[in-house]
Amino acid sequence: MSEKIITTNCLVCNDGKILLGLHKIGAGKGRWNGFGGKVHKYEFLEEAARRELMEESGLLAEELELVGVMDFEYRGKDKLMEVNVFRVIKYVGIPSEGREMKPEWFSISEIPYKDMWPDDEYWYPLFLQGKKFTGKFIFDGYNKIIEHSLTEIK
Ligand code: 8OG
Repeated sequence: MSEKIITTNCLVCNDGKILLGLHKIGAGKGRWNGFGGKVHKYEFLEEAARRELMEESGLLAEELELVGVMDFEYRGKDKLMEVNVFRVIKYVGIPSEGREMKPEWFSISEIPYKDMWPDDEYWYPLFLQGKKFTGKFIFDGYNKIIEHSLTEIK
């Protein structure tokens, strides 16, 4: 099995809306997601989260909180990944489209789950309720979840 890839994912909420970005390139192309990517060698998690948020949305995070840690296994793809979900508590700037992502605000009731990673539907409700959580998702390929666990951290 290959080495686990460590990633970050930043979610920004404001005024009953959530900011998502449409991936224009890469594995998530055509999917809406929070902002993030791989943590570089010798980089702190939070530093990576801030860097990716700026690169992909143009927003500067002033306050972040790590709220979720999830492991992903993609069977048949020989890929292991950890996604660290950050809630962006304070930020400055206006979202702008970059090379990788096209940002857009969505009402919480209109989150486009069918055009997102299939696991998001499981853990977004915990995130949206302000909860902290850990989880594990086992995929068959990149589109089908065959096993999952999700635990709220009290
Ligand atoms: O560098 P790259 O664009 O490959 O980084 C991947 C980004 O996508 C990173 O923020 C982690 C995130 N991501 C996955 N899988 C999943 C998933 O199943 N759900 C969500 N919400 N994000 C994911 O790679």
